[in-house]
Amino acid sequence: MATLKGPGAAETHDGSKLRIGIIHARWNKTIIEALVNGTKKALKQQGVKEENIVVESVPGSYELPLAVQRFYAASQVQGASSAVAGGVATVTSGIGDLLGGSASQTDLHGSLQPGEPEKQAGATALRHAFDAVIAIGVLIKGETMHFEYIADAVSHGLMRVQLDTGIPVIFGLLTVLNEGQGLARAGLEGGKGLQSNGHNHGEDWGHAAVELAVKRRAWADGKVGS
Ligand code: DLZ
Repeated sequence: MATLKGPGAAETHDGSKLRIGIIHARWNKTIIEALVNGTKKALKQQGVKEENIVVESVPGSYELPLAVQRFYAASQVQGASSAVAGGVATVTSGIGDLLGGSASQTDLHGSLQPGEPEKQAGATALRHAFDAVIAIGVLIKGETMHFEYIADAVSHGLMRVQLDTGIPVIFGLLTVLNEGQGLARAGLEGGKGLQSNGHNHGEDWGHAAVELAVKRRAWADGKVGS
């Protein structure tokens, strides 16, 4: 029987000009690896090139909000220096935004986000600031309150980074009651959760990243509606 749950069929978007960051925690490695692979698979299905997917890791989920913020800032620095090195004067925002992120509510392109993707001469990989960052972690409830505190802090932290930077931060945080639920949601056999249907949630996150990144670019150009 078809389920009512979930985002429905993924929209199709052209991800070929996008540069996407993935930052994942290393706790619960088996589940994390499957989720990262599922995410990358979906990104590539939407046309994102392997060389434009940049993967970084941190110890645990609690580290994700700061890491996403700094990882994105690093991509801005890289994008700005690539543009300067290539002789392209696309840097229009204040240099002070480089390390602090943009607090502007009206800078639709985001701080130092070039309007068009920039490539270094001769290089195949894009070098502009990430169009989206996907944060991936797996929190498994234990005997103490650790789970609740980390889940709450990370959820709020990631939303804050998303709104502060103006770039999509995809919420790839599984908060599960046991290992079986985590395995099931990573599409791995052996899941004993309520929905052990082999669906890998990482694929949803990859699709969400491309959709939001493409729409954000369009909105930045004042394009609303079809
Ligand atoms: C400490 C901890 C615990 C108990 N459980 C998890 C978990 O299930 N998933 C996860 O990603 N991280 C866990 N951590 C580590 C914290 O996220 C964090 O890395 C440490 O508290 C250091 O800040």
